[in-house]
Amino acid sequence: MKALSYIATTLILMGGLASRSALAQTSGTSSTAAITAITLTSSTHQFLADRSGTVTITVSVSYRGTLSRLGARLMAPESSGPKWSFVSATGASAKPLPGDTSAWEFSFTNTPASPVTFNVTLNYASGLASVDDAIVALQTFTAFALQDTSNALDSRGAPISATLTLAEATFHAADVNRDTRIELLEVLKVVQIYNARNGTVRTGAYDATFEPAPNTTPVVPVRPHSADLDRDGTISLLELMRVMDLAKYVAPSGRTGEYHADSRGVDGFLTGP
Ligand SMILES: [Ca+2]
Ligand SMILES: [Ca+2]
Repeated sequence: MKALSYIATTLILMGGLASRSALAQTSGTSSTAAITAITLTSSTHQFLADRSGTVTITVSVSYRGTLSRLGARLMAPESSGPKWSFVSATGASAKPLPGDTSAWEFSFTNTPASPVTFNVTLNYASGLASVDDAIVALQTFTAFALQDTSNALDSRGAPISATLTLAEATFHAADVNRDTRIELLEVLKVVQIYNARNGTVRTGAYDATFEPAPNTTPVVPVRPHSADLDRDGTISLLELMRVMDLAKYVAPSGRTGEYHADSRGVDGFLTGP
């Protein structure tokens, strides 16, 4: 498996312009200020391995007490391969420049009321994972909330963190152009495999590139075709019908053949977007 560019993005939220010692000298409201939770959600749970794309991560931080200022820092480790780069952010009064690939910093001059929620849009370059990987690649983001700029992650010493993992998008082998839709031509390609013959006998045999393999004894490729449910190196009538079912999805605008990865499907996919 090709080396993956794991991106560990660290988000550090700092509370208060006051130093820790200043906080320690005060009592009452400010001494009880603490970040209580951080959550990460994203616009998509998948990234594409063979092309670039954009993901928006929503960061939400809850705190109690009074925080005069919030700062945020995102770290992306150096990668010899494709990188994530900053596109834009909402809510922060100071933010990185578009295209920055590391040390992304944000600040809020007036701390909004808890929870503080802001969006960070990131772009990734093509090739985060090889499209030939047999194993689904992952990109994991980690966020740490920080109340104090120089000391404990939390006034009580326990780091408050969250992770967000994106998985490499998986496509049905029938979806040759990888647009998450199974078009008529793509169904016909599976029909073509189904019709492969060895002499007078229909075998439905295919090769490792998912081309029909006529006049051969079926061989099961290392990565069988998604339609080959019993993984015997051939496409049976039932298996062909499953592809046709996936291709039947109808949106309000008409038939689209949209599908998505879902482990509950017999082939790991279900119809619809
Ligand atoms: Ca397609
Ligand atoms: Ca089969």
